Amino acid sequence: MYLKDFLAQEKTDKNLAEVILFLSSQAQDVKKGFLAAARNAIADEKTKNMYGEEQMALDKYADGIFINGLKKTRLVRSIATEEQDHIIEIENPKNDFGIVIDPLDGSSLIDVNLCVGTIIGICKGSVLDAGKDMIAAMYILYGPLTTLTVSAGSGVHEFAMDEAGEFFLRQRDIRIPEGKIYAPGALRKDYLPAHAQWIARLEAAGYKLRFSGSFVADVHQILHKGGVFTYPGFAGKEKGKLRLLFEANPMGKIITDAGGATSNGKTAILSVKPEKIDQRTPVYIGGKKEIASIETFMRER
Ligand code: AFP
Repeated sequence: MYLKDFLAQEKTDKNLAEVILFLSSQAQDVKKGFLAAARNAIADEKTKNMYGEEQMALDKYADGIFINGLKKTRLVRSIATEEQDHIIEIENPKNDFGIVIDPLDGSSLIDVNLCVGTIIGICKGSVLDAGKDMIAAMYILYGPLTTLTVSAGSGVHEFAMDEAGEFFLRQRDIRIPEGKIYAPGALRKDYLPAHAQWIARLEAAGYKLRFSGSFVADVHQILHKGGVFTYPGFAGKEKGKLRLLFEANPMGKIITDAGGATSNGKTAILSVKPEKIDQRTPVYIGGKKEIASIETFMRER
């Protein structure tokens, strides 16, 4: 069954379904950029984004695809993306949705041809709504298959792109299983004490380390195999590296809707009201058991 038919069958709100379908259709163009980059058709120039990081040409290219497409279709009122330092307001929009996008997560892995992804959250109104108020979240994973994982009110479902660029249903009602994978971001030498003790506890319990450098790919693995991903606050960067709006919230919604949980170590990330678009947060995301245990460690130490 194709995504369009699935959303209709699930009685997804018509306007929301239109936004999801439009965003998913952009994946084909993003993929064209990978090929063009490999053929050096996209300038190899590097610039800095507002976080002072290297911003690859492909980051900007993917950003443009989503922003220009949304401007043209006027399907949403406002857009915040990881590559822009301000909220983009659309003139005369057809809906009131606010969209948060990380157009190309893990882009530093492009040159070595590892999995990267697009992460999207859809808010009913403001892009600065708390994560729990998002009405839908989705991510596209560009791997051996291009897959779309979406949560829009009726569970978490996965689709795969066919030869014609259409997404067909691959797995319905995904639930995060129990599992023993851990994906630990940041340098061990910088771990804060409670985090270090919790990681040692996971290792002693036989958790296997799997960390690729692409948040979307690593969390995707956890969604299917269980365990926990973390990019904690660490010495010198107590707020961590990942962004609340563009990375933590949408992926957090998907994992939570699949029966898992997400925390900043103290409280559920989805309950945090963002104050600014470039807000960072420590991230723990995965099985309920693992998330409860880090919160216990943080409380007791
Ligand atoms: P890029 O999009 O710049 O590659 O950053 C990816 C990311 O934000 C996230 O996807 C990874 O989990 C994390 O950074 C990896 O960070 P380290 O390079 O510090 O391991």
